[in-house]
Order: sequence, then structure tokens, then C-alpha cells
Amino acid sequence: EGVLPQEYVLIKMKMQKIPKSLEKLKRKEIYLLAATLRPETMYGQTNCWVSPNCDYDVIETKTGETYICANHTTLNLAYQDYFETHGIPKILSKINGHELIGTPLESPLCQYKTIFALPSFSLQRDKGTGIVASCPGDAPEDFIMLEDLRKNEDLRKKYNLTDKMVFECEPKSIIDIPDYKECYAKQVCKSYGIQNQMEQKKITQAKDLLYSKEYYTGQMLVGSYRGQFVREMRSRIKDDLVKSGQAIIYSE
Ligand code: A2H
Repeated sequence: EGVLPQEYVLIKMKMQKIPKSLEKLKRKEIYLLAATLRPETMYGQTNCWVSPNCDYDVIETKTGETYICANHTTLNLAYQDYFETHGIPKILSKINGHELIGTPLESPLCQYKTIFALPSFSLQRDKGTGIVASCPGDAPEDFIMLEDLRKNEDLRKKYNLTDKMVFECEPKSIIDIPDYKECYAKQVCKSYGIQNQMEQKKITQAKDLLYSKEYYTGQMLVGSYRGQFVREMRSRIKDDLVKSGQAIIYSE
């Protein structure tokens, strides 16, 4: 682990339906905050990942917005002056990840009007917000987590997942890298022989390989920076998202 703080972009995914246990808060708009290092890949979102056994905070920031994130994120946000009083968070409620599963969401840059919160069993507890925007065309870990749900009907039944939630949005790469075809996350999972999301060692290798290839040689296939190199436009996408109020910046 590095010593320097890691800066994440927190993508604001708007809940299109408020879960029952949060109706009492009487908020019209509640957002899941998904942590990413790769804001340019948000064009390829097909779903969102939450941990079914994790408790999340429901917080209100000084701008009056209501967000959902992990508790360590809340504490860090308090020291990054997201609340009225420095260092003191405003926690409205708690919600278990299980209750978030199946929530329809509207997410910035996403090519689908609605995507759904789905269960992941391999998210790291203390990283980011505990919520991830899934881009299975570009991220091997997202690809394999989606495959795990697609292959396991019992699991889908257990969490009341409909086919629409799991099968409707197809993994597509939104970055072009030399020597790789359409869905390279899938290609790389195959060539590393990754069977499921528990194979963290292989997944990390696959991730590392793609990460540098995308950064140094990747060109955008979609969006307003189409044709441009990822290394040249990543920070611009980040700035665009923040300026338009669709994301916030966070470090840990
Ligand atoms: B990235 P780092 Cl397309 N547990 O966003 C597991 N993974 C998490 C997480 C958690 N609690 N919080 C964030 N992440 C993911 C996009 C993406 C990401 C692509 C390709 C690679 C990639 C779409 N998912 O990350 O360990 C988030 O997924 C590979 C580096 O802090 C976030 O960026 O370096 C990244 O891992 C942060 O990982």
C-alpha cells in the first residue's frame, strides 16, 4: 500500500426508487456514491456493485444532498469538509447492503437509462465507498462478477434478481486498445483462466495488464472525447463530472 492518499472520483448514482426503510427520511433524491479511479470508463456502466453483508451510512452533506456510502468514507468526508462542521458527520440513517440490491439507478455518462444495484461478494471493506460502478467491458473484476451472477440461478433467486437486472446490459469495451477486440475484459479473463471473483491473484494480474494498456495506448470509442487518448482526457472527464454536479472528489 502506498503512503500517499489516493484520490477517487465519487459518482452520484441517483436512486429511481427509494428503498422502504428510507422512505421515512422523506428525501426526493438519494444517491449511491460509487468510487472510481477511472471516470472515463463510466460510459460502459451496466450495473452497480454493493456488498450484501455490509452496513452503509445515509448522510446529508452541507449542500443538502443525501448520499449512501461506507462508514469510513463518511468519517473521511467529514475531515474533507463535506459537512457543516469540520470533522463532524451528519448521519441520517444506516442501511444494509442487502436492502440496496435491486434498486434502479440513474448514473452519469451511463448509456442505459436505468441500471441496478447487484450483489458482489469480493469488494474490499475499507476501500473507496464500498460501492462500485460496474464496467464489465473494461474491468476484468466487473466482468467476472457479472458472469458469476449470470451463471448462478440459485444466487439470482436468493437475491430476487430478475433477468432484466442481470442480462439486459451487455459488457462492451468503450476504449479501443491495439491488438484487442470488442470486449477485452472478457478476453483477458479467459486468457488468465479466471473462473470466478474469488480468484483475486489472477484478477489483479489481469487488471494490472489492462490498466497500463488502456492508459498509455487506449483511445475513447464513445462520448464527447471520442478518438482521444485516455491519458490525455481522463482528468477532463473528471473535471466535467465535478463541474456538472455529477460527482465529488474524495481522498483516503
Ligand atoms: B474502478 P484501488 Cl473500468 N473493492 O472503476 C473492490 N474494488 C473497488 C472498491 C472496493 N471497495 N472500490 C472501488 N473499487 C474499484 C472502474 C474501473 C476500475 C475500471 C478498470 C479498473 C478499475 C469501473 N469499475 O480499477 O485498489 C473501482 O473500479 C482498477 C484499479 O484503489 C476503482 O476504479 O486502486 C478501483 O477498484 C480502485 O482500486
